[in-house]
Amino acid sequence: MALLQSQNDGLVSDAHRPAYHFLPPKGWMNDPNGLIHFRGEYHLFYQHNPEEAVARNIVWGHGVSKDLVHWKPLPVALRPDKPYDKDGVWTGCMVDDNGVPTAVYTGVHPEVQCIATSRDMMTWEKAPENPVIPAPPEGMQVTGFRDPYVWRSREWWYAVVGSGIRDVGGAILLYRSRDLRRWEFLQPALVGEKAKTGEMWECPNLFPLGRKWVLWTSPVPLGRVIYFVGAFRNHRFIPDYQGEMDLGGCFYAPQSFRDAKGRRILFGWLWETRDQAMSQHAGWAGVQSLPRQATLSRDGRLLFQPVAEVRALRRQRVSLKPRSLRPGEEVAAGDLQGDCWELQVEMTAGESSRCGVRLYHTADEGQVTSILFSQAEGCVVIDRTHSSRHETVARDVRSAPLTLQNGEPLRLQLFVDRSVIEVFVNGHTCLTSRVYPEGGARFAPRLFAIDGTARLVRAEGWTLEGVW
Ligand code: DQQ
Repeated sequence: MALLQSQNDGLVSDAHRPAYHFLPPKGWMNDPNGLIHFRGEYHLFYQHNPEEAVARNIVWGHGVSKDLVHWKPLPVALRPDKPYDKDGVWTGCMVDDNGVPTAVYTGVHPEVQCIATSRDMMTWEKAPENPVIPAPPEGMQVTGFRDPYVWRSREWWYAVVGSGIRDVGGAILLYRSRDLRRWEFLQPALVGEKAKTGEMWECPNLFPLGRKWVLWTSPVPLGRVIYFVGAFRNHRFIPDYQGEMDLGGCFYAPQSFRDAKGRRILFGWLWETRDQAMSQHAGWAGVQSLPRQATLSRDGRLLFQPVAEVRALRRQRVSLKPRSLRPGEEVAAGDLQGDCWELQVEMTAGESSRCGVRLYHTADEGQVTSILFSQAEGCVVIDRTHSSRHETVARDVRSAPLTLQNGEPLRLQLFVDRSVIEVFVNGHTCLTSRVYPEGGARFAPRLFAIDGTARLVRAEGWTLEGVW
């Protein structure tokens, strides 16, 4: 990673900067863009300001990897240098057009859809036909028109564009084309209700998964991601299940792709929850989630798990034998501690009202973050009201509904990467958060139960190796 180190020069040493999640050498990052598995390599493009940790002057940053875990930074791919994208090269996707990598993105002028092609994934040429979709459908009063997501089905390319119909709600506009250059508007594939699911649907993804279709979007102003599972028929999406992709409060604008192994893999932007001055001082802002694999459960909802490749980061292992957790007791997970680790815990709540894991700052136990299952309230919670002594970082409690059936244990898989805490719950619920304790971000986990005895079925953890 020599290239990375030299590009890192000038970054203030920052104990909150993640060490195994993807992030650029420096500067600002938001949405993942252009994800593709192409000729044996994974490419991740992203919304990026290489100059400073602020969301302006956005370009497409670029990284490449053979295993989704170790990344090499590559030069900026797209810059705002044409009349139709001079105010922004915003979010888009990447398709393989018969061997030609083709980016489909939003140019801001004010919002139009454009394409750029490459022979070598390094230099990019914007098409003379740009903008290929020069305006929203005629007569439609839209609240936005951006973030094209494209796939191929037999002789057609299809695109969904994120939008909204004024005073009605978020909308997904469906187009088709034979050549990625001339597009025909078909109809809205789905329209939401403004009061329930927001006024504008950013970053839609629409794809088949198993016997169903999945549609997800990041609605403005909700600031979180909703997904639908259903059918896609006659150019319409018919939902039969609606869910949440991550209720931790800082996961947004995910994008997915299908890799050569047939896996549906996604990354999502984890935004900062410290104030802008702290990020600017640090010289960076924004990190990508772990690569997550999405699959379909038997009852038609989405399951999420980190891709298997992440296991390659595991180093020292700890484990605990089954035991009871008495109320008020706290049990350390062996000597697992530090700033980069993974912990898997399986427990049954038993007589306890709440049980889970507390992450204590190793030098100052007054800074503690809790992840717990509340049997009484039927939810899983991440509580960062005491995570930091800094005045200018967010402190809140986030929760996701969780009902455990017939003795089904609580299964937590926790990833700590300095300021990132990514939590997978029972394979279907995610709570990702950011914490910025004073004095760095080193934690030791302890298991606990409140009001009654819970049972620890299994705990296994590993320190994880940083890649940056
Ligand atoms: N971010 C991009 C937009 C998208 C938004 C601009 C979502 O294309 O709608 O950076 O975070």
